Amino acid sequence: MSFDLKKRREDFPILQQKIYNRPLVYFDNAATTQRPQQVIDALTKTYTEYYGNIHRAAHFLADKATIAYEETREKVRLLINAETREQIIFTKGTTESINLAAFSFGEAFIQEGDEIIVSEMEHHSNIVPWQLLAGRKGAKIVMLPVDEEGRLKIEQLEKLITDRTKLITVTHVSNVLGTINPIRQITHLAHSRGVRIFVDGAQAAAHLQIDVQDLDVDFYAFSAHKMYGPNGVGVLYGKKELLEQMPPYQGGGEMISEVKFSGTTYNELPYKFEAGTPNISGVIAFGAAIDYLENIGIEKAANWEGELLNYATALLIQIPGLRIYGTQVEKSGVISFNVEGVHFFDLGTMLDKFGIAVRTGHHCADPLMDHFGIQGTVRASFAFYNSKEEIDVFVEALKKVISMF
Ligand code: C6P
Repeated sequence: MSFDLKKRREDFPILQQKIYNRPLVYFDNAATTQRPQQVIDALTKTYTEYYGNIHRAAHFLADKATIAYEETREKVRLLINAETREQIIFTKGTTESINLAAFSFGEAFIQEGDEIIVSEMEHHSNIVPWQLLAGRKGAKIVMLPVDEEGRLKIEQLEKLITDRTKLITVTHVSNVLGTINPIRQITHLAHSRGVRIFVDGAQAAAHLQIDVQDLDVDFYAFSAHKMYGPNGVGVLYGKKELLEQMPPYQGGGEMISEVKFSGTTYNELPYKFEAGTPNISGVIAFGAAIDYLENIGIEKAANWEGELLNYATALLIQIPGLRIYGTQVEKSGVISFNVEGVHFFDLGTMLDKFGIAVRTGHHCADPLMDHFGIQGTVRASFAFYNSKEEIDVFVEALKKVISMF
C-alpha cells in the first residue's frame, strides 16, 4: 500500500488502547468510524477559539464561526462535485437527510396512488420515512428485490416502473452485504422514464469517490460520523430545481425570510432547510475530517480496504459451516456471516472478550434478513486504518470461539 499504515494508526488515539488486556481490533466501522487527532483538535479549537452562533450576530466570534461553517459546505461541495453550495444542506445525519427529503419531496410531488420503489437491501432509515410518506399521501411502496448473491435484480426494475412511479430510492453500498450498486445505470433507467432517484450514501461516502453530477442523482445523503468526522452531522444533496420547489421540512430560526402573523416567507437555499441552531462545531470539525480523508486519498484508502476484504474473505471461507452473505464482486469492505450451530450474538460477545469489536444483529435491515431467512449476522467492517495482522487475530479468535461451542 502507498500510505503509511503505522503512521495513520497513530493519528487515532482510540486505537492505541487495550480492551480486556488485548490490543483493540476495531471492525465496526460501518456502524461508525473513529476520529483522528486532527478532527478532535478541530473540535477543541472551535470551542476554545471561535465559537459563536452562526449567520446571526455581528461580533467577531460569530463571524469566524460562520466563515468556518460555510467553509465546510464548500469542502462538501467539492468532495461530491455538486454544482453549487446551495445544494448542500446540513442535517444531523443520513437518517435526518432521508426524512427531510421524504417529507418535502413528498409534499411537493407525491399524490394519492403514486408509487415509490425501494430496494430490499435498504437500511430501515431508507424504508420507514418513505412508508410514512406513503401513509400520509395514500401512495404505494414497491420493492426491488435482491438475489442470493446480494445483488439488486436490476433487470426487474424496468417492469416495476409504471406511469405512477415518482421515485426510486436505493443505497449506494449495502451496510450488510457490502454490495456496491450500479447507481449510474439505475439513474439512467429512472430518468429515461421520468422517475427521480434518491441515493443513500451512508456506507459509500468514506469509501468511494462520489461525483453527484456524473452519477446524475436527484438526491444523495450521508453522515459525517462514518467518514472519520463528528457524529450529529449529515448532508443532503439535491438537484436545485427540486429543492427550490420543495417546502421546508422544519420551521424555526434561520429558515425564514420574514415572519408575520399574516404569513411567513422562507429563506433561500440551503437555509430554507436548516431550521434552528445547527451542530456548529460538528460541521466545522467535519471540514477537518474531509481534509484528512482527502489527504489520504479516498481511492488509496478504498484499495487498501479492498485488500483487507479479499484477505479476510479468503481466510473466513475456509472455516467449516461459515456462510458469508453478500458475495458480489463489486463489494466494499463489509463481511456479514453466520456460523452453523452458533448464534451470531454469542460469536460477537465472545469476540469482544478478545478485544475485537464487530456488530451483531439485524443491522437495521429486517427485510434483507427476511430475504435470507435469518435473524441476524456477525458483521466485520473495515477502515483504512485496519491491518492484515488484525484480521489474523480476528480469524484465530473466531476459530477458538467456534471450537468452544
Ligand atoms: N448504519 C450500521 O451499523 P445514521 O444513523 O443516520 O448516521 O445512518 C443511518 C444509515 C442509513 N443508511 C445506511 C446504509 C446505513 O448503514 C446507516 C447506518 C449503521 O450499519 C448504524 S444502524
